[in-house]
Amino acid sequence: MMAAAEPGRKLYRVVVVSLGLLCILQAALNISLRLALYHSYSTSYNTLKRNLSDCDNKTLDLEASFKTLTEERDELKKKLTDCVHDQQRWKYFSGSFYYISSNMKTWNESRTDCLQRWADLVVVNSEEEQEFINQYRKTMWIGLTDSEREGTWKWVDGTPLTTSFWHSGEPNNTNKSEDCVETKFRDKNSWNDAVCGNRNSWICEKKMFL
Ligand code: MMA
Ligand code: CA
Repeated sequence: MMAAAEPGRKLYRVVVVSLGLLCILQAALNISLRLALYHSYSTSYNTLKRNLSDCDNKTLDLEASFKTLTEERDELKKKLTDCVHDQQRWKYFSGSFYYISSNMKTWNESRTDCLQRWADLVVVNSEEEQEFINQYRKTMWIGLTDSEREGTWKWVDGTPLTTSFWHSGEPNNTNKSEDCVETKFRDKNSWNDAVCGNRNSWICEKKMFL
């Protein structure tokens, strides 16, 4: 009886142990799969988080460059408007363009301004040209000076003074020393010698045909 029951018990034990092992294997597999899945989830979560913060930074950068570009555009717009208005100050008369300043500078600064405009302070060669500049009824520096040699008046183009339009009593070289010429008096003979360091408006001339 006992001997006959022995192989059945043994089989039973083998089955139970196998089932137990299978169970442990199943649990181990379950845990390792969960761990692997969690690992892959957390990696992709971190990647997404990093991408998102990169994206945020890029957005901030873009916003900053957009602001800079907008400012630069507005600056250029203003420069262009100023430039256009400045260009409109040029008046044409008998083969030359004339620029009448809106601000005031010393004689030397005025000349520098004209030179920067590819022009020079006006050289008055005729009665007509004198009348043209006089019509503006504005005190302005012209391109005449005797600062090289007192009493020897010279135009900025190097030519000596021949036809002159001095106001009566001028040039008088008062106020210590007056070496630069302004068109000042409301008279055909409008010129006055004045202190070169005074601030005046000025008139540039750009000859079209040399
Ligand atoms: C100012 C000055 C002179 C000019 C006289 C004319 C007082 O000095 O402009 O250059 O000759 O006026 O009165
Ligand atoms: Ca004078």
